[in-house]
Amino acid sequence: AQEKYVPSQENLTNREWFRDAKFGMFIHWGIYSMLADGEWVLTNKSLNEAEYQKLADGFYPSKFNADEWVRIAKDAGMKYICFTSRHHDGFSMFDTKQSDYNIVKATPFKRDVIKELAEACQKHGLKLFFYYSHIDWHRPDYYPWGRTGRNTGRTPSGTWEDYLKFMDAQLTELLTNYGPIGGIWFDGWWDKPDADWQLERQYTLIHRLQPGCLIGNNHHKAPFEGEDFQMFERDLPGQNKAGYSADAEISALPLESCETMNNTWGYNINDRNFKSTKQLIHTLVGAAGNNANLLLNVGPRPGGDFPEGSVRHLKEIGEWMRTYGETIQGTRAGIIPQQDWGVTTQKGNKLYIHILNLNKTELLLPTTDRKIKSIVCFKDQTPVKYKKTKEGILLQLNEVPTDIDHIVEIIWK
Ligand code: JFZ
Repeated sequence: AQEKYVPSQENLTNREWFRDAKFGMFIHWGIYSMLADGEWVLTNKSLNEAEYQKLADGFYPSKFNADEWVRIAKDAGMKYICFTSRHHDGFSMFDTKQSDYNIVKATPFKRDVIKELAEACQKHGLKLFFYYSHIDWHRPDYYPWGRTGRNTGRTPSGTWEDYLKFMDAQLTELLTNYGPIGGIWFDGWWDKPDADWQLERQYTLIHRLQPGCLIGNNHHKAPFEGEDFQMFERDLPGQNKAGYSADAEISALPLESCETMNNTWGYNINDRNFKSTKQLIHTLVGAAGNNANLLLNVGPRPGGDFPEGSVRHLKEIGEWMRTYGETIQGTRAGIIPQQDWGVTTQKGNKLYIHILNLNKTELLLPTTDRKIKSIVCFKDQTPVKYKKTKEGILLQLNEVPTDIDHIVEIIWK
């Protein structure tokens, strides 16, 4: 019988830390980055897997500097980093004893980038999360093959139990050798929804090794037993624009949306289709107003540095965060749900009205709940004119807002 998961006190504390954090960096980096065509290139281009492995021979990211990565994330206002410890291609980006197909054994670079990243995160006060793929397009015991990765010329051998043991052993390494880990970000369950994943066993192992470690799984369903946060890929909770999350009713767990700055997760040299800084900030603010974090992706180049476009956007977001971050971080969704003009967040006795999209000076806030102490423009703390009506609070702005996010601050009595 399935035992009910009872999160530890530390886990509950970390969940609140996570809710406060609001903004993290997703990093997709692996030997696929060398082909500069996204992290799915092996199967998207029907490459031969045995040939693909040879990429490792040439992987020498001389510009890799964990400190620099973490500094860029921190300057952008991000509080955590989620790094691809092993993606669907099955290549481990850390020093693992479970397979030689890893960055230390199989590349001339020989460095454990996760060790370096863990140390840099520790030093700069960011938490480190691991993306960990359930899918494996490399191992012969990931069999029967799932929906993906069938066209790479592999021959099956071994048993499904071998594969489960392999993952358990790797997760044990990841949760033993790199200090406290913020969370494990699983992905790929959806490749074989009917397989015997034994997630309970996997989750129990993780919580035994690090009770505070937050488990999330990108399965696009309502959370499974044992999970600590719920993620929404390329969508804000409740939206289903990307078409992945139809069955993902919003749970009471901490929520996280993830998004790319351009279109692809792994480095893609032809993808310069970057969203504007304004759009990215709107996504972050929209997430906060919907009680979710934003995990914003960077796909480092094969040499180990971030694409210039990503760096520029992160810098601009960071500048914005230095002024407005306090209306996002440490907040929860405001009492007024998402409106066509924007969202609200709240902290203590303050309600932040994030006006993202308004072409007039009047704005009715549909709330009559509480007594108002004052209403000011967040930026310069000047008073905002308002009237109380039967329907709510009618704001009278001096001008049509042109800021990326025009924030009005209401202080309740
Ligand atoms: C997954 C990965 O496949 C992708 O490479 C990236 O890491 C992203 C963050 O997560 O993306 C998915 C997951 C599920 C589906 C599509 C893409 N799906 O169910 O169609």
